[in-house]
Amino acid sequence: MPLVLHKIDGSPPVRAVLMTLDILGLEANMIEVNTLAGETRTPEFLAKNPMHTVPLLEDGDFILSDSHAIITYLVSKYGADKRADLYANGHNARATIDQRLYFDASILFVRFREVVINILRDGGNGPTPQQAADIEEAYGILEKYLESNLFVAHDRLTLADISIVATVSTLDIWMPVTDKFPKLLDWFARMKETEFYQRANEPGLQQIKGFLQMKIDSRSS
Ligand SMILES: N[C@@H](CCC(=O)N[C@@H](CS)C(=O)NCC(=O)O)C(=O)O
Repeated sequence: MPLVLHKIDGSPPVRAVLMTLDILGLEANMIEVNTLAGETRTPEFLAKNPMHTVPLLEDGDFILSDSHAIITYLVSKYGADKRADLYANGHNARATIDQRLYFDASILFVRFREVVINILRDGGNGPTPQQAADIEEAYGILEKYLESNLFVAHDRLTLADISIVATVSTLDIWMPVTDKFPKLLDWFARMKETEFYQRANEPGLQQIKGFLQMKIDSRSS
């Protein structure tokens, strides 16, 4: 039975799943969900995911929400032979990857979402000064992680990089990563050069960028 992914490409967590599918060479049937039109709040969708979010994965009868849970599942189930390195097997190595994934889920993505709410609901043109300071702080944490490793968890690409680059590339719309954070800037440049980023992150990133700019422009015209 083919994998089914409920998604909207502008969403950073969706793009983390798209990049993981791309790296693993996995196909999935895609179902477009217009989150802004309330399509995650229908009874059918809520029955599958009470958290009313995309990405949502269906693998036969098995249903899984949250991008971090989905990408680790995909590597554990479908990448174990070829790409186990993306989600290391050793306890400590895997725990560090998990910590970075939780950092994305609980800090980085939450700070991204606050800016989107500020633009879409509260009439802002980008982050408030406090939101900008919070994002800078998060960039500073990533800079620290990258001082001891070439990638955010280890000296090689892992799922942590995939998850975090989906969010950082979206935050970069309003808070460009600059040489104030040299390690982060270098890592981001290396991530942008990868084929999986260009195929599976860039198109959705351009969509959300265009969409949010249109919202801002429509208010000032
Ligand atoms: N922690 C979740 C966050 C998912 C999330 O918040 N998705 C947003 C789009 S970026 C969504 O589906 N929002 C629609 C809603 O909450 O109704 C993940 O990593 O999958």
